[in-house]
Amino acid sequence: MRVVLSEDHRAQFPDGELFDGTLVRPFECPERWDHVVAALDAAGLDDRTAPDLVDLDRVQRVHNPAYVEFLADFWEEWTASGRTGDAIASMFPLRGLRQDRIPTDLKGRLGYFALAAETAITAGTWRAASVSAAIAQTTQRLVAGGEPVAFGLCRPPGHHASTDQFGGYCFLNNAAIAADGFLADGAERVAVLDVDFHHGNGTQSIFWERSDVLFASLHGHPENAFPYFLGYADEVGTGPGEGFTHNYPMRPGTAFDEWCAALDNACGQIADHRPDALVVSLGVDAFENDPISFFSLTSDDFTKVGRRIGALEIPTAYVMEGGYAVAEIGTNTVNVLTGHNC
Ligand code: OKP
Ligand code: ZN
Repeated sequence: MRVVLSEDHRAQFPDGELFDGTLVRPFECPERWDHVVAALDAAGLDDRTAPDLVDLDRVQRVHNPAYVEFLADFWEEWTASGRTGDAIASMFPLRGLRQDRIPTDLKGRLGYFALAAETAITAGTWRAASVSAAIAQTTQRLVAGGEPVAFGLCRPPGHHASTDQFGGYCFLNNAAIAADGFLADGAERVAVLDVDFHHGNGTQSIFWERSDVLFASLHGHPENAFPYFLGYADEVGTGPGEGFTHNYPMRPGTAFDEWCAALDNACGQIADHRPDALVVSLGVDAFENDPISFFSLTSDDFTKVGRRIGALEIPTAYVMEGGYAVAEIGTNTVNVLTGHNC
């Protein structure tokens, strides 16, 4: 299996994550990547490829150009204004406020494009986020070119990023960029399967009105889990997209039997869609010991997840999303990938 990766991910590592009233060491940390690489090594998955340069025209088919420009330029403006610390949003265009005006003030602009306050913009954010998107693009291109399956070790993750919002550790929506890339390369239908513990609100919103990209997500119930304000079962898409979004919210303590039944349903819907390609948002934070999640999948369960996805026999691009049990993220991720081929 081809694996696409880059050391440039290290550029994104904020000094702190706003958590329970203090700044803690970010859960989304560079060692996550090291543990995945170590597990890939141990499993003999050593067919490594560096990403091509990011294709910004394609990124802008998914993301608002003003948002991309914001991400690319913000840090320079932030430091030019005399600030030295990471940029954390604290005011957002919420209920009752105008959403049709972008402030010129830097904190106003930051809040306009932010979804949540736990995710800081740092000196290396654009570097890491754009390379992460490039990894998704290269992974997609390998699969479009005939590889039956490939893995993009994206970091930072992407599935919470919408067309013009960052948050939940995400800046550019790697999975959506890959899915759209398949369409740009001639696919008629694509599916995105999101098995990360958290709902892929960004991916859902990007494809909400479209019938060519089916989106299915298994996640912690929004009444109980981040991102809280999307991911209910009654969200099915709208207009031409109606019936092409499928949500499986599940409650705290959900174990593999129930989770796997949802996966089976989602896989049936994906098969019925007859996609030319599949993108998997591969988070492994449904793991029993994940520090910020509440499902109880075991490491062995992840092998079965890969086997079920592989049984679809659809050309598949896996892109890394979450997983914060750092010591086990590698095993769990590689178990999915090796399960896919057996
Ligand atoms: C990103 B991905 C926990 C707060 C969690 C952000 C979670 C982002 C997860 N108390 N805040 O989907 O793995
Ligand atoms: Zn997650």
